[in-house]
Amino acid sequence: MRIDVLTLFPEMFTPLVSTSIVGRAVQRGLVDIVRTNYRDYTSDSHRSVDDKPFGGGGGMVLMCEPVFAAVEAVAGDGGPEPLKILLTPQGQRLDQSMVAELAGEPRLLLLCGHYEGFDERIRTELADRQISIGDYVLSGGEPAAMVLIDAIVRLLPGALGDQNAARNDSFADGLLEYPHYTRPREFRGLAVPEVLLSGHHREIETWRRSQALSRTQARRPDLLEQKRDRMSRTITE
Ligand code: 4H7
Repeated sequence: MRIDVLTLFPEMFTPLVSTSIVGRAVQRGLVDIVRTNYRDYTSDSHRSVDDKPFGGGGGMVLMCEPVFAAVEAVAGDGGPEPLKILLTPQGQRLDQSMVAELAGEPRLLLLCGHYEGFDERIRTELADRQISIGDYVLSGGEPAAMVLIDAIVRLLPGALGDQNAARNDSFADGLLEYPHYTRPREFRGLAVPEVLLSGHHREIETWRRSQALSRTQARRPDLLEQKRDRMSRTITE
C-alpha cells in the first residue's frame, strides 16, 4: 500500500514512520509513506500557503493554489489513483469498519489542514472523503492522519506478528478486549484470576469471552447494540 501525506509539518510524522509497528511495516516494504509539504508547491516569492478569509473574521485559511498543485503533482506521479481523504472535525466519524475498508485501498492521500482550515473549494473539488477521528478539536490534521495511518497499517498482512494477528481477528468482532495478566501471579496482594493459571484452554477461552462481553455491556453498550444490528442484518439478507 502507498500512503501520501500532504502537510505543512512533514517532520511531525518522523517518529510514527520510524517506530514500532508502523516503522517495521515501512521497513518490511508493506507500506510506503511519502510526505509532501504544501509549501514546496507555492508560486509566490513569499511561499504563502495561507491567507486572510474573505468576509473578514480572524485567522488564516489554507489557499487553493498550493494544495491543488501539491495534490496534482503527487497524485499524477504514475502510480494508482489515490483515494483523497481530508481529516476534519466535519468528517464522517472513523471506526474500525471504516479502517478495514481503507486498508483494502491500493493508495491513500491524506490532506492535513492547519490554521482555520481549508478553502471550501479544496473540500468540494479535491477530497473524495472527509473523515473525523472523533468529536474534539485539534490544531492541525496531522495527529488525526497519524491515528488513521496507525489503525490502517496494523491491518496490512504481515504488519503484526502471527500471534498478534490471530488475537486481532478475535477482537475484530466488535467487543472490548478481555483483561490481560502477566507475571507475577500475585502483585501487592492482587492475584491473577485462577482460571488463567489452570491450563484449561477451553475454560480460559470461555472466561475471556464472557469477560469481553460483560465489560462491553458495562462500558460500551452501544458496541453491543451495533453488533446486534449487524447480526440481524446478516440474517435478514
Ligand atoms: C480541517 C479543517 C481533524 C482540519 C479545520 C482536524 C480535529 C479533527 C483542521 C481544521 C482538526 C478530527 C483547524 C479546525 C484548527 C479547528 C482550531 C485541523 N481537528 N481545524 N481549528 N476530529 N483540525 O478528526
